[in-house]
Amino acid sequence: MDRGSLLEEMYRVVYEGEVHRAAAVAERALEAGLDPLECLDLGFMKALQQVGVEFGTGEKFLPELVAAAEAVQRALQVLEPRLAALRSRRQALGRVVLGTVEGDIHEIGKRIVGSLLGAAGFEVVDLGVDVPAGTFLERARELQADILGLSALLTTTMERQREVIARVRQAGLPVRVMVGGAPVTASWAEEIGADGYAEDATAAVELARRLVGVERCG
Ligand code: B12
Repeated sequence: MDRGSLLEEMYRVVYEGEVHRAAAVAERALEAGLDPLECLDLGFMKALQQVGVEFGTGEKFLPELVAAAEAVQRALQVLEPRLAALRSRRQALGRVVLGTVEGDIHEIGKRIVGSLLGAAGFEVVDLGVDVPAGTFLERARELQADILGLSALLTTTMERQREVIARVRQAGLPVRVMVGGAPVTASWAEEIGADGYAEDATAAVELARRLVGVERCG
């Protein structure tokens, strides 16, 4: 199968919510020599994005959204080790504590950000989803995190990012806070006093490098 057909196949398994086939399609793509990031951006995520748009307009329904997200998660299980393999020979650049804020269970974007940060040489502690502000603070303190990463996908839960940042500042924790998630913007990040915002996982890696004082490489 050529690259174009494989990308179409990746799009299809997510768009159609063919959960049971997603891992096999990801494996086939890697065997054919496709780059794991390309698989995400041009295949699986492109479809998830489209399902999200159609869910927003009422053309698709929650069970279809759930199936599409599950298909992406299965594909990620195959792609992640390939991303992580890049990590082994690199020196740790810093420790990032990452999570999705309270009330929000969207995890795919955060997971990809975590994978790429790991591949870039950061030590990543992923707290999961629906993480209360207090947990972010406790874990950042006990792990002496360099960076705290807050993901929010709902306009209603973005407000939790503000709360975490306020509490981090109040506690005087020496940690840089970066925020992200589909509804988050640079101006929102500035308004809530974040140290940085990134619109996707690649930009998140550049941002994290800047926040720990490492110059851009390559
Ligand atoms: C998949 C999905 C779900 C799945 C999530 C499954 C999972 N395990 O994660 C399920 C089905 C569970 C779900 C549930 C809901 N969802 Co939903 N969901 C989506 C969808 C389609 C895709 C999200 C996603 O994974 N995108 C792919 C990733 C790669 O992109 P990303 O998350 O944006 O992450 C990238 C960047 O934002 C950035 N980034 C992300 N996090 C971070 C963190 C940091 C620190 C940094 C620097 C960068 C960064 O880098 C990432 C990688 O490039 C979006 C549509 C959309 N366009 O966002 C709707 C969407 C977010 N959902 C929506 C809604 C309404 C809901 C529900 C309320 C639906 C319902 N009626 O129950 C529930 C809420 C549940 C809850 N309490 O959280 C709305 C939100 C509307 C709004 N204004 O708030 C959206 C926009 C759909 C729509 N068009 O209406 N959802």
